[in-house]
Parts: sequence; structure tokens; C-alpha cells
Amino acid sequence: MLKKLKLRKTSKGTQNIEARIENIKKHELPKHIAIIMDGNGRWASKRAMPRIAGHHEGTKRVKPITRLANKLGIEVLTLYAFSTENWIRPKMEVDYLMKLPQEFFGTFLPELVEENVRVQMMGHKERLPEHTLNVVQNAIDDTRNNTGLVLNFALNYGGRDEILNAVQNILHDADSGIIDKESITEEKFTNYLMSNKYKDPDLLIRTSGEIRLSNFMLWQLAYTEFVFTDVLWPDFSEDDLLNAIEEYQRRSRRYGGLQSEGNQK
Ligand code: V07
Repeated sequence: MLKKLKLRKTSKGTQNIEARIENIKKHELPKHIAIIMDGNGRWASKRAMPRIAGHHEGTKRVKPITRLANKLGIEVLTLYAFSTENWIRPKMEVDYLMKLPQEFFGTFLPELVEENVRVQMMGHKERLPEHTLNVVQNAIDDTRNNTGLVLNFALNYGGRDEILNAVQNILHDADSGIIDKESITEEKFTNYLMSNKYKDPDLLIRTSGEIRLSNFMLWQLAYTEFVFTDVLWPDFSEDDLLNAIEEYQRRSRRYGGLQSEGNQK
């Protein structure tokens, strides 16, 4: 009985999704979507499961969301996978999290290559274990020539840390005469951020009901539309992504013509 219900829900959902995608494509899409994938721990504790079971489930949700973003023609999907603050978690949990890129690419990399998705990473590489860095670098290399969706993982990333680093590098370049101290504009500043190849996010989604930024892309989110949802990340479905995009489209229609704010790359 349970199985039957589940199947019915899935096939109905699929049908709806195709129709919704067609409609969504008729309107302006966010070019860059950033997601704070929160709620894995809560998802697990609700089921009396260990936190790592929630992370495992959360990793599985990244695939369908990436597929849908690619299908919609989104240019950049930035996913907050691990923050510079996450190192204080229990060692066992951190060790597990650091194996998730392996788990993810182990089954998904061939499809990403095939589907023209380009993998990128934003964050400090230094502190990451070698095995993590190796699989991420391998995925970046294998998808280097792809021209479709950029799948950008924020891994060991922190917004203040990023800004501070930009300042330090600017000071360094000013000292070496590479940049003129008097002519540092917002545009030049953004060149020193880790996201310097991408436009600012048009849409930020945070799951799990928390209404804060938690040190994510502080500079880049200045003009971004925020959509917060109570859905926990392991439950976040294609429908939920489409809901967020539809909300974005309703808002941009409402503001129509007033969209010249923010820096456009
Ligand atoms: C992680 C699953 C998603 C929810 C948020 C926390 C747990 C995918 C990756 C990943 C990262 C880099 C990469 C490929 C995949 C990942 C961590 C945690 C640390 F190149 N999910 N996921 N990395 N979670």
C-alpha cells in the first residue's frame, strides 16, 4: 500500500514537473542560484539516526537538483557544502563529511561529464584532506572543457575570510605596484573574491527554516533575492527548487524595470 502510494505520487510529480519547467522557462530565470543546504542533522535526529546518515541522504539530493538546474539552463549553481566554521564539529563527523565528495563523484562524475556540467570549487584548499582534494581536483579537470551549468561547491568557505583575503591580496598587489591604491573600485574588489568568474547570485535558497546567512557570500549577496524554506535539505525536491524559482520570478515581475541594481558580469 505504501509502495503504491509512493509510486503514484512520483509519477504525478514527474508529469507536473515537465509542465512547470516549460512555464518557468517562459520567464526570466535566475542565472546564478546559491543554496545553503541546511537541515541534515535535524532530518536524522527526527528519525533517531546519526547525523552522518543525514549528510549521506543530503548528498543524494544534490544530484537531482543539479540535473534540474542544468535542464533549466541555469548558468551557475553554488552549493554551500562545508564552511570554515564546520571544523569544530566532532572529528568523526568532519571525517565523514570529507568523504562525501568521493561518494558524490564516484557515481555521478560520468554523468556530469556527459551532461556538459563544469565542476568548480570555492574555498581554501589548504586544510582539506588530500583524498578530498584529489577527487575534487579530478572532477574539475575532467569537466574543464564543459560549457553548460557550472556546479560550484563552496568547500571550506567563509564569507568574512574571503573578504579579508581579498583585502590582503589587494594590499600586496598595491605594494608591488600591480594595482593603484587610489583606484580600487567595487568592480576591481570583486576580482579578488573567490567568485570572481561568476555573476553575483540572483537567488539564494536556504533550507531548514533558519533565516540567516551564516557567513555565506557576504559581498555577493548584496542585491540577491532570498528564499527561505522550512523543508530540510534531505527532503528538498525538484518541486521545491521550482517553487523557489517561481517565487523569484513573481518578485522580479513585481519590480519589473527596476532591476539595474547590483554588479553585472
Ligand atoms: C556535503 C551533503 C549536502 C548537504 C550539506 C552538508 C553535507 C556534496 C559535496 C561535495 C563537495 C565538493 C565536491 C563534490 C561534492 C559535499 C560536503 C558535504 C563536505 F566537489 N555534498 N556534500 N561535501 N553534504
